[in-house]
Amino acid sequence: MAKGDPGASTRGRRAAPRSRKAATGDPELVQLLTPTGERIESVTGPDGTEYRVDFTDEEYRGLYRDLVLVRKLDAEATALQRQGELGIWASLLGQEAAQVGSGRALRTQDMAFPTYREHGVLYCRGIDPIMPLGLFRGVDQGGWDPNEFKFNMYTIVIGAQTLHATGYAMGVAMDGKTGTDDGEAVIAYFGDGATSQGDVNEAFVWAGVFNSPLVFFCQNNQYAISEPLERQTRIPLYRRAAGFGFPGIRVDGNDVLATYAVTRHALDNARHGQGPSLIEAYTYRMGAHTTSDDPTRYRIASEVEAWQAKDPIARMKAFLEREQIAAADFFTEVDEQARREAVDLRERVLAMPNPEPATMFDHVYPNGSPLLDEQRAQFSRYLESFEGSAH
Ligand SMILES: Cc1ncc(C[n+]2csc(CCOP(=O)(O)OP(=O)(O)O)c2C)c(N)n1
Ligand SMILES: [Mg+2]
Repeated sequence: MAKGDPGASTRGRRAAPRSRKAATGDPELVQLLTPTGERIESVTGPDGTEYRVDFTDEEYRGLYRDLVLVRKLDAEATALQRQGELGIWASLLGQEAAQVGSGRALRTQDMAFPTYREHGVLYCRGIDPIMPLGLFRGVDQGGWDPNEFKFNMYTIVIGAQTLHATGYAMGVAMDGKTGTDDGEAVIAYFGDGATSQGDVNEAFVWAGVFNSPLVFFCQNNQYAISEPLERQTRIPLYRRAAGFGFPGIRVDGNDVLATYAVTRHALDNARHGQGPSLIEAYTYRMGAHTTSDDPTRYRIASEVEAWQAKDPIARMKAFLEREQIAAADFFTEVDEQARREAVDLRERVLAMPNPEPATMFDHVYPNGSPLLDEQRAQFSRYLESFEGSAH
């Protein structure tokens, strides 16, 4: 799918769906592509909404390309960290479909609030994938313009961005930017562990009460570092929404098609003034929480293997092959592009200049402050104290 063209699903519809006719599926988990790559034509959600996608062959191939590219770039970032070139990295391995499906479902005007793991959404927003690497290499303060890309800064404070997103979404409504097809919707990403935070529950209350144009997108990757899901909740997370007065739905987060369909529907509801909703994208963190974590200490190999069988990329590939939407030369070409982009990313990371240490004071306030000036001066004197020393 063309970058920056998330509305492409309505163009060039396939003449006849080559999928098996099945309107069933588990209503508790919206799925349009099974782990073996079989298409389910549509699924009816608990509220009667019919979820389906109708992509052109080119768009299907585009989604596959996105999945492969974000996985490869993520693997390269992990390797860079292992080689000492990044301080830390939070891998998206296994969550590619949840991120690409929801990222491509965003319309140009929609605003996203990520955590620290949404490299796939960032990619779909058209941001250079090197940007977060500057952050984790410690050579810039975070780096992109949220308004230019409609994608906010990474947020490490668990759940905090859901409050930012709620305030922003309330503002969107107050500015009268909802109620039409061109209306703006907001999406807030967070994890299963974040649902236990007060911030997230407060965000649910405010967004619900103010009917804000906001989609809460929870990637349930089954763990909050070492804490498994059963330590966060006694009911499926999507059902929490009912208690706050808005709809909740669970989607197969390893299915890029279903994730796209569900997110697009929720965003369109939001932009038309129908208020917030909660999507629980049911997925799995295939790798470590971050490069500082060792998941073998708290989960067993057979669990990881069971989820490998549900791999989001393998099922899309199986579907493309089964339906003859793509052949071997296409897959080779995508792998080659991914390899090239990873090499390019690596070269550019290694070439990133180290900043002058005192520049960390520069963008705290738009016009500076006397206190910061004093701190900058103190810090400069401290650095100068090393001159001529063994350091
Ligand atoms: C307010 C706050 N508390 C604790 C932490 C430490 N911390 C970092 S990631 C994490 C787990 C988050 O789990 P989840 O919300 O499931 O997101 P995931 O990392 O699995 O994507 C915790 C507790 C933090 N960053 N912020
Ligand atoms: Mg988690």
